[in-house]
Amino acid sequence: MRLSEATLGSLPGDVARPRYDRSAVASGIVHLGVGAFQRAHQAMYTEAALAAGDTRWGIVGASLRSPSVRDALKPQDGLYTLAVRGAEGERLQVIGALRDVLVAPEDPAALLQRLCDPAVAIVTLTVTEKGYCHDPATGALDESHPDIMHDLGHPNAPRSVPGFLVEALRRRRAAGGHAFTVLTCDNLPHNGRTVRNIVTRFAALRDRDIAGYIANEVAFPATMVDRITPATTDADRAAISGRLGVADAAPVITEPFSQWVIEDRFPLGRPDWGQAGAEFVANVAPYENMKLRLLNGSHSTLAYLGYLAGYETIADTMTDPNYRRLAEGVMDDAATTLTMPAGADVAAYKRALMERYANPALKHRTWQICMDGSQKLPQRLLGSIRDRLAAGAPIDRLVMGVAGWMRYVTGVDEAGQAIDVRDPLAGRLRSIADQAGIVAERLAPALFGVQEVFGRELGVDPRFRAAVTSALALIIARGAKAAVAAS
Ligand code: CS2
Repeated sequence: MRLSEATLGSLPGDVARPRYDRSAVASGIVHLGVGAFQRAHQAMYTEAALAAGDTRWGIVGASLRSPSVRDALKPQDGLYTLAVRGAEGERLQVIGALRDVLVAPEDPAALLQRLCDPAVAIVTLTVTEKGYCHDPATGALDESHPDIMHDLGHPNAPRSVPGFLVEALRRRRAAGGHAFTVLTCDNLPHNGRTVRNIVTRFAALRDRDIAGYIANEVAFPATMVDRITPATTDADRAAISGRLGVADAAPVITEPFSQWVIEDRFPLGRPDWGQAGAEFVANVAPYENMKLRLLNGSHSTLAYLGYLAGYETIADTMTDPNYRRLAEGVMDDAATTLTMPAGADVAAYKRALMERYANPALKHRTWQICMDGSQKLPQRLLGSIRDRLAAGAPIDRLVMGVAGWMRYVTGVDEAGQAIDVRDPLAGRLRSIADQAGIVAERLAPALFGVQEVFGRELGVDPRFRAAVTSALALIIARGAKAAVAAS
């Protein structure tokens, strides 16, 4: 028996479930990138708005690559379980906000058609950093990206996010309709503005007129999103299906903490996400910087150095007092670069982060966080490092994660075993490392030349080069664990 509309009534009484009439819900949102994070975060907020009675905001999800989420959710009428795991145990909620899932590569025309539905007022995005086809160091569209070149030649069968958005907006305008709002929920710096620049630049490569229309008519609100959501495992699926009494092929595991700070700019309206605690502010940037630099910066630091030391999960790294101390140090240093509004309690934020990382019920693999480092380092660590250098402040703790990344992308671990490095630049990073060898004085300078990561000026800054090279030398000579202990 499968989780579905038909079996909802048979679930145990302590499992929360949709109490509203799902058949009365319209599809006001199209979401691109229907992975675990969106289903733990934005869909949960939207579920609360639907439960409060506003039936405009059902979600049509789309996967831009794999059919797996659609294949799992189709037989379940889009229903899935959100399992919130904390110290106090596990809470289950079946979410009904997802009405349909499309697979873009199977039928790009069907997704374009959905995006052109006049009922669609908002397009939300969780496509990860690399999904924007941009240069991570500058934030500009990568005009030589294969998907971008493809989409310029085939506007009716796009592959990329800019390709889908621009063609859909062009068609809506031609039909005399309104522009939807584009809400990115990815961990990019100044995410609204960055995505606006990428999309308008892509539009300009197609035609000036549509670029002007998008620049003038489309809202790209900024957001800060936060909820730690590890990839679901087979063991999770089995355990949750066991508790439900019916099989759920697509549950999502997450932590009790959740935060969503949103710039309130939605010309065609929006769900009342405040029902589940979303906060609406005029300026998201300080919150976004705090999150990227404190949380994601320390997360990546723990992930690279933890993976190298053989720690499987973030909670495992937190059992090592030296790793805890380094994580706190990274947060302390990053915090000096922030300018927060009155009332924001950065010290409490740091304390909460340390607790969240230590949550033993969440098996968040260091390997998962290590993915796509070339896309993540600039906003997570390099921004803080630039600001500290400008202020003449020490950067030794902040460079530990950068040096850990350099050791990691060699593709060989401390025991000589292969590392499965997932990164759009993996091939290039690997060949740089193969040429340089695992020798700090050669490896670090070779990687400083990767401008997509370090930009033009940081990689040539002698203070940065010296600090990273000596951290890397220590990691290579003594191993990550001893290097963290000595840091
Ligand atoms: C993590 C984030 O995978 C990663 O790189 O650092 O996804 C992190 O769990 C989220 O940003 C938390 O909100």
